[in-house]
Amino acid sequence: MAEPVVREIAPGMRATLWGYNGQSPGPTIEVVEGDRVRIFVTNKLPEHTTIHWHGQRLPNGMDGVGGLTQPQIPVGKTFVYEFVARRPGTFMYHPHADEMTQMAMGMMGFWVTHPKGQHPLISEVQRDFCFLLNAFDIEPGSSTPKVNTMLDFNLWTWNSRAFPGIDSLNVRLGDKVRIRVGNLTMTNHPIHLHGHEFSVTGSDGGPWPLAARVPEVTTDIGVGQMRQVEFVADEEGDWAFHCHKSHHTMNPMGHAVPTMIGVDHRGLVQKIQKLVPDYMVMGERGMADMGEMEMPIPDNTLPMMTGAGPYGPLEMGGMFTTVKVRKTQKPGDYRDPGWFKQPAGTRAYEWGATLPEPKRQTTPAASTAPAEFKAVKPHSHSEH
Ligand SMILES: [Cu+2]
Repeated sequence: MAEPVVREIAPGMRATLWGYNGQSPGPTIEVVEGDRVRIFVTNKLPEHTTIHWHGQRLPNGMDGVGGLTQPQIPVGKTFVYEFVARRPGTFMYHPHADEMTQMAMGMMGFWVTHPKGQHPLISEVQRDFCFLLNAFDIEPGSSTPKVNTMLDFNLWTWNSRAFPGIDSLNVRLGDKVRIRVGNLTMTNHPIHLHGHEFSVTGSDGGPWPLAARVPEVTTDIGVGQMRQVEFVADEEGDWAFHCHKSHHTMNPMGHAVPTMIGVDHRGLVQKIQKLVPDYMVMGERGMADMGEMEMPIPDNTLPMMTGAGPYGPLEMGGMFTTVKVRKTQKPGDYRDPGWFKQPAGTRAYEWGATLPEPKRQTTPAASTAPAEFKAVKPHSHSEH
């Protein structure tokens, strides 16, 4: 059912989106290689739609490109897609009708075709996660995405959720873990895992040959691509897992805010506050104060840097979560184990004594001679 839906992006913010069966992204479709699949798509949107089955081998007329391979599905009508899931792997689905609007509104979903029996290039895993990268531009105080935005989105989300609204990925020490990530945003996302190396074991083109798998800690997922990564979770702890674009681990913020690092403007603030009592200045010591500040924000938006860890504010939002690896995680029980209790003597610690000065690189002194400028009155071309 293609229809309008409401999605909580994170506690404190709800978005008015379009999706499938009451959710954005739509339900993850899981089938087995060789299954014949029949999907009924009813259009409850205010405009026509289709569904494209990204990456699948199928008859041309089932590919879901409105106007090219089929007529659009009119408002209120139901169309049927039917094909055999020929190739095992990880795929996506999304409209191929007024795509800019419909994808900006959150219409997308995941599809996993499991191999029929053992497959030489698909390993068995204990934990198998999947999520879609998506992005929205929702003005603070409103709830409907601006569908014309091309790059300057303010909500960078996994499955239409932003940190701290994204669950941790809970695994047991020694588990083999697979994470499938599809990118349906309009920019690339270098997805980065702490504390482990993984290998990229496949894309929407299928499982990768063993010779193509190399150890990585970050994999860049391009627009319209899917990457699946695998690793053995053999280091206990709470390991950050996030997009490495630092603006993508932030919630809404003003890009027009000037950089004030190093500027002492305390006297000025008091003067302005006499006129505008709410006036605040951010960033004279960096932006970290934002993580602690309880700044008044409009209804229905998220603080820019949010989320709290065992040692204070995490200063993260957007495309961020943790992989929690625990020896004590019982088989079959993957509830959130809480924060990791680090063994004594294994955490970065404060040094109390004085240290010798470090050797510093020195910048050569600038020349003291003032630069010379000579202004020349421009001549008119007629004097040539
Ligand atoms: Cu990103």
